[in-house]
Amino acid sequence: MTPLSPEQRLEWESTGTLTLRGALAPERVAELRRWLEEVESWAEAGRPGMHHFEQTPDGPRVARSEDFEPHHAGLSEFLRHGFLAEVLEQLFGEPAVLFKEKINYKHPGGGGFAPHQDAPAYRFVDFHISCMVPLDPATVESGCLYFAPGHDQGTLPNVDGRIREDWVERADWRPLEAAPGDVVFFDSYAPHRSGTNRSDTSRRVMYLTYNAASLGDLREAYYADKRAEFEAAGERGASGHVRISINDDFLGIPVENPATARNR
Ligand SMILES: O=C(O)CCC(=O)C(=O)O
Repeated sequence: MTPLSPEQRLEWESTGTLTLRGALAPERVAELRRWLEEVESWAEAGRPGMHHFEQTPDGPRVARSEDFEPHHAGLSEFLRHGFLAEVLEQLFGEPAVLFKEKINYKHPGGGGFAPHQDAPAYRFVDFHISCMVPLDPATVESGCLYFAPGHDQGTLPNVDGRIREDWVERADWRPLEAAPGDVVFFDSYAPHRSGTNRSDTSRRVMYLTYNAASLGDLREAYYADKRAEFEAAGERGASGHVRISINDDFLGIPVENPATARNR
């Protein structure tokens, strides 16, 4: 891995995001896509991982899988070693440790995300870096991320994690389209949002989140806390949408019977 260039460092420091185009070889992307499909096939009762469902025009579909890393040796290696670890070490200025991992499938008609920062949802440590690894084209039509300046403003005014409307309206939102092979790093204060998938193909993306190793390995604590909160509060947020995050920011429509979706 060559060191990040001064231009890349400036991009990171000024925007809280860093886009590396064509960072993963096509063979790597094909392998990751196969592994993602294995994880998606676990979205039924009794299989590993934590899976969340939403109602789409084609019926109930899995919206997100997470907490799968301990059950998949190939993904575990990709998440913890090699290219991602090398870039993250440069961004943190020290080795990184995995905090959480998720796949957002955004199947056709799948919901977008209200404007938010990740920091309020990621308890236990104040600063994280996430890597977005698209395995399908993420376009404006398929529901790519939009970012706005503001990563240097700390936690923005929000309601249950959704950034307040007056801030959202004034912000300069720009789409960040990305192709399979690209990797986008962003810090947990970078304001972002995304739209519904209006295309007729899925927009599957992995989001891999890390903290600085010197702050500890908090992954198990994070998932124990999230599972306990979801068991107590259920899968519907106060907004009326499906709740898949500690933030109530997902805009997906709840399925009528999550147990049926899980046991399909
Ligand atoms: O996948 C998306 O469209 C947005 C994801 C996101 O912002 C999140 O999961 O917090």
